[in-house]
Amino acid sequence: MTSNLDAQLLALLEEGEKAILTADTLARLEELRVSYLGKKGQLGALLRSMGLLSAEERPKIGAIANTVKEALQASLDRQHAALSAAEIMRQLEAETIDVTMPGIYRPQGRVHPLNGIIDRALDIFVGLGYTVAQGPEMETDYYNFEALNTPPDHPARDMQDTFYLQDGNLLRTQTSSVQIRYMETEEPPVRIVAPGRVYRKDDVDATHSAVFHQIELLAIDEGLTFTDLKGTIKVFLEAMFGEVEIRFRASYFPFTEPSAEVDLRWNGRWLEVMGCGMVDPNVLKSVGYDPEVYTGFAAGFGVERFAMVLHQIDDIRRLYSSDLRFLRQF
Ligand code: 2NL
Repeated sequence: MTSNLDAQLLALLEEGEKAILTADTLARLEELRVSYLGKKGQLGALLRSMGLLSAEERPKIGAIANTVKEALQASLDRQHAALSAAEIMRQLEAETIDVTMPGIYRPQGRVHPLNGIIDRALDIFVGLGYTVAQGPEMETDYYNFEALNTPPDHPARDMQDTFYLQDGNLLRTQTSSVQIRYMETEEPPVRIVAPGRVYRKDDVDATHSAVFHQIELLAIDEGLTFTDLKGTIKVFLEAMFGEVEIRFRASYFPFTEPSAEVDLRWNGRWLEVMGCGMVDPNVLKSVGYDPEVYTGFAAGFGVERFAMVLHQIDDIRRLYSSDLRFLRQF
């Protein structure tokens, strides 16, 4: 039996190579590979009819089929390489970054002067071995007043001075409540600093704000004395203000005994900057510490006041106005 299989194979090769050379996408090339060399492809179909060939013809046609297959595969590989390279070039071109294009302007931010003071103060106390403690701004009467030895008839408790909420809670008037909560769950020794927002029902003017920031520190241990308090305050104020003269003036707070006000000699004048004292035994008792074993000292100061002194700001309201012309100065 004779066949024209050899002619069909050569025709397939010619047609296939033409198609492969004009394939313009990798997807189209893959279609062609499946169509010519795939399992159900055209070359396979021709080879299946080889079974009908005579014994002399079969190896000849087989050899031709092999050559056609290799030639088509080589063409596919060449075209694949060419199309891939073109694809990469296109991608490189499309994704080129123009490094000379102007950037998007983002103005440089900076730390708000109040946060600057808070950061510096906390750094100093952390350096002295204190831990930063925080707590809720909405408080119960107990944590804000009662546990702090503040009697029911004390003026701070007056509706005129404190923001009371409908449910009987209040907005904390100092961060001491944080320290009470801390002492309730921790045993001495205690060394903590409590920064945060506090609230007073004040009329707003150049030196008063209904919301301001306070930092309080508290140390409880065996054998702490007023001398430890004075040394700690001196180290702190010198770290904040530089070499300054300070003095302690007797004062009164319900939660400390004795109590003192701390003044700073600033531009030739005495300036009151902090309140402090030895923790009142009643406060220690209310958190379950034995005042016969432990003593401690505490102090508190207003962050706004520090900022105003250090940066020569004349009106507290400037600190809340978010006026960039003002804030950019610090
Ligand atoms: C001020 C004065 C002060 C305290 C705060 C305190 C806290 C506990 C126990 C005892 Cl848990 N005392 N805090 C003591 C003295 C003064 O703040 O002028 N603040 C703006």
